[in-house]
Amino acid sequence: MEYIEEADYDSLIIPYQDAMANLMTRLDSLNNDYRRKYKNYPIHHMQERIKKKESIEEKLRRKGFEISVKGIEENLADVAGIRVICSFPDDIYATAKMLTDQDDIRVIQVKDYIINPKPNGYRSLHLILEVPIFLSNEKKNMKVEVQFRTIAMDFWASLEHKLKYKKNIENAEEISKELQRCAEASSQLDLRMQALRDRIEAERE
Ligand code: 0O2
Repeated sequence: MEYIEEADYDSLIIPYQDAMANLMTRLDSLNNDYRRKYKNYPIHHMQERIKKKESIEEKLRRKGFEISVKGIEENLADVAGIRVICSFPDDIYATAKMLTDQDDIRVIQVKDYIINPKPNGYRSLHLILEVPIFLSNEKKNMKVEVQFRTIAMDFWASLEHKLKYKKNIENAEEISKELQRCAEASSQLDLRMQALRDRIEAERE
């Protein structure tokens, strides 16, 4: 079986870490500016991760790509990943727009699993962005996957992820149906809470 050398992985991830840190700073700064202007934070919190060597190898193998640094750079867009967790669905689109409107960021791919949820009920907005980083003698455009979710979508996805890895569950079909129903209920709750927020804001003005 083919593997990526530990040393190759260690040098590969450095520019991805830089690109991720760069985007985290931009998101922080947007969050603070939005708060100053509109009196609330669109971002509740953020998480970042670099995909582990074993997960990269597994994904390349599963998709039939070459297991090498070249294979990663040409085919994987989620080596660096940021999860942006917002309180309300509206905040997701407002934050994504502010970020993608920046003139040196290129949107490579948009997958809107909020408008089109996955059949299991999964909801999130996934963007693949390309951001420039400046090294001592070159500029590199790095891809980062940014997932936007509400707190409710994140709660659902975390539980679903845990359950997915449990083996030999009895009543698996019934459980996945119930998970779908929970995703639907959770999405309704997001919209009701957002409507409440809008009413409260309107009364404040
Ligand atoms: P990790 O640890 O988050 O990196 P793939 O599905 O990986 O073959 P693609 O196109 O990258 O191909 O998938 P997609 O649909 O854009 O989504 C990939 C990531 O979204 C996953 O990453 C999860 O983080 C999240 N995700 C997508 N679908 C689901 C789902 O049904 N349930 C949950 N809980 N999360 C989901 P990884 O690589 O799986 O893991």
